[in-house]
Amino acid sequence: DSPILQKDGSARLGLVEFQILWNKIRSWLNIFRQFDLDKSGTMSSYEMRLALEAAGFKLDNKLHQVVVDRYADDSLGVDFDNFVSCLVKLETMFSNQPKPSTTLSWVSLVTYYSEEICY
Ligand SMILES: [Ca+2]
Repeated sequence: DSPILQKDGSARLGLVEFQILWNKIRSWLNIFRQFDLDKSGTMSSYEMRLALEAAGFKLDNKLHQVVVDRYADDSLGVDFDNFVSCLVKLETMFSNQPKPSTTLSWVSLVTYYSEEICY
């Protein structure tokens, strides 16, 4: 069980962790595409609710609104980068694992790879 971040703060991701991450991103991309009902490239609040439930996160109305407010851009849409950031954050919250460094390295990786897989 090796730490994701090295002492100097650089990301160190093993093959197994990368495989897990990659599989998650692919499944989240499928969910994103499936529930972007109007094919706008962003999630509306309504689409976001369906997508989050499909990803396994049941939020009450208040928390859902907080999440959408936090991750939506000015036009109230959540793009794929923010969608993944949101899911990583939710997963960290829900899984109750004290591994904040995991979130950081995931987000940087996701930002890097989403350019290749996003639309
Ligand atoms: Ca949409």
